[in-house]
Amino acid sequence: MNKKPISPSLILLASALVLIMSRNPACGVTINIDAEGLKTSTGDPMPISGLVILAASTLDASFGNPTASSFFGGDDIEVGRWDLTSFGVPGAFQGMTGSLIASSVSANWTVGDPLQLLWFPTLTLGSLAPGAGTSFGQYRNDTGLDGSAAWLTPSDSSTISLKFFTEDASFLNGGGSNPSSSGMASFSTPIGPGSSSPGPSAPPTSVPESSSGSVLASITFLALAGARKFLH
Ligand SMILES: [Ca+2]
Repeated sequence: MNKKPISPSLILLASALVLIMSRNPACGVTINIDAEGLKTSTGDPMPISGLVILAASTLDASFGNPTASSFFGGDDIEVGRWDLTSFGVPGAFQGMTGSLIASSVSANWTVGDPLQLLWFPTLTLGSLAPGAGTSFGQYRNDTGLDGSAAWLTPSDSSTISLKFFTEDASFLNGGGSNPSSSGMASFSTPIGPGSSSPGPSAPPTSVPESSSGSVLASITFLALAGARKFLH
């Protein structure tokens, strides 16, 4: 079959199409988080090796408590996970999701869904399940304090900054509006029959920006293929 070469103008057209689509409002949400005052169950600053998770409740307004075998209950999902190595300061946390395509993370995750921070001082970034009797803390605020956005999923193509500072914060923020005790890992997963051997949890659900890039690459390919067919 005789194929004509692709003209530079068609490549330009396809590139413009990709550029337009990459600016489409349906291209993702970005959530940046700063927190200080995260503590262990006994009130010591959380070690930098500890695990921090951002969760979303997708179908209702409540969050299920972590169990020995699962970080999440019911419709709740993991949006991102980190440790405290970004600053290397115990108790001080910074996390950035990058651009997430909400519908790719979960078909049920939509704008306005509640967000919640969970921290597990004794776990690490690679932990697959909490395990029994594991201490954890949790925080969210419907309106947001100390310059924070509301702890709600933003609309597509927008970026929000979530902040959680306790009154004894000093590194990221000179004090915060939340009581010092709110930073403690004062909860723990149940200890009971069947909970002593945690099973594996679902693989990470975060979708990095590169996945949207591959979608755009596919669109470019299809656009060029269609153009070539049209010219025949
Ligand atoms: Ca829920």
